[in-house]
Amino acid sequence: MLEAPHRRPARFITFEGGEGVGKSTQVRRLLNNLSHYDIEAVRTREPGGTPKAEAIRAFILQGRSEPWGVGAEAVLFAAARHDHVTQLIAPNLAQGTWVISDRFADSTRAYQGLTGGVDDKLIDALETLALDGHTPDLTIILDMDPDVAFRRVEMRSIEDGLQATGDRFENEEIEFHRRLRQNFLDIARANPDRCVVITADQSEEELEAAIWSVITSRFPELNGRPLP
Ligand code: Z5A
Repeated sequence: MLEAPHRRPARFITFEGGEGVGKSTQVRRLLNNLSHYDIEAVRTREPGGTPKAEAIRAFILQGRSEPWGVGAEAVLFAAARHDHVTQLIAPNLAQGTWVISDRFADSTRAYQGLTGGVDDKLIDALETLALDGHTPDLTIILDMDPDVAFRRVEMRSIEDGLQATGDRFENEEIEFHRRLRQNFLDIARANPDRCVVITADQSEEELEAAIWSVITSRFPELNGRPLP
């Protein structure tokens, strides 16, 4: 009998952390570096990633679900995630394409659960439903002082010629963002096999190199490959 051709497993990597820590920038850089080694990968984000999930994203970030309460919002994030997993993440992984997501389920646990007060059991149940068994292989948590990260976001608004008005999460009190930072660190501590915390208060290039070092030591197919 002929053996099935050897296919390298596709990896599912998520980036998490507070606002302005550099997630989107590093997701883009990682995609670029993977392509250098002919690794096919898709870049996606949460909330969003599919047309239905993007519609839910717009609804939430415009503040339209806020009056419904944080519990209902956790359900909305999970509904968006379920569509994202079944329509984009699972099919890509099944055909051997890596998936790199800018935020994923840890954001619901950190924002709506640990910071917003939604019960752990509900967060667990929503996660089981939405992930459908697709737990990330690796989660990179970018960690830095939220005051510094906010200055980055403000700079971006100025550079884009926008007033620094922010979306509804960006407009939360700084104390909220300090708690959020601690909550991501607690999630990492509770999931040491999946999560790696990297200090984000360094240059884009230094951060890119630190992330590449984690990826190459974690996945044997990239072992010893230098940063392109
Ligand atoms: N949310 C939730 O509550 N529950 C959930 O389940 C999920 C999400 C999934 C989504 O917002 C919001 O939804 C989010 C949580 C909530 N809260 N907020 N706001 P989003 O996706 O629009 O925003 P974000 O995830 O917070 O991303 P961000 O603000 O765009 O930040 P970032 O992606 O981490 O950073 P960046 O865009 O790469 O960089 C920010 C700026 O800093 C930019 O000008 C860069 O050029 C600059 N930058 C980047 N890296 C560096 C370094 N190393 N040095 C200096 N400057 C840098």
